[in-house]
Amino acid sequence: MIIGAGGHGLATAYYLAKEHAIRDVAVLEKGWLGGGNTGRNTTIIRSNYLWEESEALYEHALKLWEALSHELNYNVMYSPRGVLMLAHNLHDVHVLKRHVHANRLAGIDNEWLTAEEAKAFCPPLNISADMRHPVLGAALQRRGGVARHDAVAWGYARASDALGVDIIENCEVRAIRRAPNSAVMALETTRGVIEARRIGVVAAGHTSVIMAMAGLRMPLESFPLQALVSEPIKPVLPCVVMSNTIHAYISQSDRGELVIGAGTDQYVSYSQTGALHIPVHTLEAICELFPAFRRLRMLRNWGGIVDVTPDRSPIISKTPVPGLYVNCGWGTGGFKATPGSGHVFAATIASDDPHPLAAPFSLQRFVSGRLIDEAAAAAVAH
Ligand code: FAD
Ligand code: PYC
Repeated sequence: MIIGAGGHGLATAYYLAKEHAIRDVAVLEKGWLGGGNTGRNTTIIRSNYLWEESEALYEHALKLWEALSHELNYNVMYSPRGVLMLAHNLHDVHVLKRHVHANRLAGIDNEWLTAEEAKAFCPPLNISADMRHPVLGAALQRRGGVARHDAVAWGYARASDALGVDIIENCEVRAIRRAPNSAVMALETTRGVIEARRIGVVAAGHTSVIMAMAGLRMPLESFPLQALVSEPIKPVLPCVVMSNTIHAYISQSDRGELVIGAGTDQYVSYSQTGALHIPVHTLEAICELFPAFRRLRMLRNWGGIVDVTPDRSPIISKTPVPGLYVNCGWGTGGFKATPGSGHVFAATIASDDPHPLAAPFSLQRFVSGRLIDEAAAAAVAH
């Protein structure tokens, strides 16, 4: 049983069926396919993380993205148009250059651009010296880009379904039953009791609630994270641009809308709207970076609930409860990991042994203290 039909849960089901021949899999979803963070995110894909464990995991995912439309026979519209991460002060310059060097040592593409080179790559970018936060340079990962978020959910769903996986929507998990030896035994859902010998929890934002049903307390906090889109316009923005310092990131969808994301709210919450001042600050920053966009109207905004660990790295892990596995804590940055996350989580569940790329991300690190402190890599305040 997989709890949660977001991209990660569906990808897990797909690789269980495809690579491990485990086909008696069901994915239980309290709402609809991809209605959680998968269908709410700004779809930025990159692997330019700092630490070796993260580089390996996110690069594994990026390589899977490159062949995903072919693998699923479904166009997920992966578009490696380049991700430009802006530096606005000396600290940013040092941090981003450190990432460039670390990535290149690991064989991952990343390069440093001067402000003028960044503007040549992204012509609408304002690099004038009198900005509140002038652009001093940028790190560019050319293989980074975007994909169509709901196509990823639909692609994995269709391909899993073809392999015999059951996907059950409008089915909320309310309780986990355990056997006298403490192993998982069944799930109580809004559609009845379902027996389950192995359960994978992949329910971003709500993981703590579900794990509490098995008596486990998770090192997670849940926050709203917001995004918005403009009215559609002709193609103007050739790449993805991100700025951690001013909490803004932007790309243009194939429909022409500018897709803009903000930082998380400052308080924990399960609200799927979020505080209004957060996107307002983001739009102020975007208008400074791209003065021409000041004239655009915004069409819609929304929020998703992300769960965040103390070290800002995900958890892909066995748990102290036999038969219970968890995949969570992707915070603001799990969309890019979707194929890699599903791939290594499926292997972990199938063999009851952590996949080598997942092993450093186990729950055990919060006991041993061997944290993977990736705060600098998530180019969004959280
Ligand atoms: P989800 O897609 O949230 O799926 C979890 C599912 O579990 C949901 O469908 C939910 O309904 C279901 N569920 C919960 N409780 C239960 C229950 N009791 N019973 C049954 N089902 C249940 N990441 C990036 O890499 N790049 C980005 O640009 C980016 N931008 C973002 C922008 C925003 C505004 C947000 C909100 C997130 C962003 N992220 C980004 C993060 C990314 O969206 C998530 O990390 C990722 O989509 C998580 O996928 P998932 O499949 O784990 O979760
Ligand atoms: O992790 O690249 C990212 C990201 C961008 C916007 C939100 N998360």
